[in-house]
Amino acid sequence: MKYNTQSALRVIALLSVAAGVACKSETKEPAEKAGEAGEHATAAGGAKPTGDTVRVELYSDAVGNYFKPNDVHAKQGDVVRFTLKSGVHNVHFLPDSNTVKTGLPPASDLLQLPGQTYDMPVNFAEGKYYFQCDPHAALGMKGHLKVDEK
Ligand SMILES: [Cu+2]
Repeated sequence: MKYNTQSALRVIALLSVAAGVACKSETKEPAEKAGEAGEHATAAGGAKPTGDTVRVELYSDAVGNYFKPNDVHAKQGDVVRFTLKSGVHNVHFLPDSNTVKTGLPPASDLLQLPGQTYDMPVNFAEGKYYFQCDPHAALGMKGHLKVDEK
């Protein structure tokens, strides 16, 4: 609850800033961001995955629907491997709930078979990200990914 409120305020603040920027220099900002994202992508893809595999499991059980852990820590170049343990879930880094909106992966497909995995390369700028399972977000199936520089 608390997070959602803060998150919403942050989004509103960001939109206000973005609107202000758009009026002044619409072409310059996106170009700079694209260039930066490109560099990160090259660095991450160029080196053979020296990064770690960070494991997260997805559950539906007597406890509820949840990511385990739901507070995830990774470095750029790592891969986060989401493994379905029970239930049916997906992984979605919602742009509306994240301050950084570029470079977020699209929502994953639904994982339906136990053992099924979704590997997500960590190509994110450093920072803290919110993700959720779309079918169970209202039931609290949410998590955070903190990304550090390599
Ligand atoms: Cu779910």
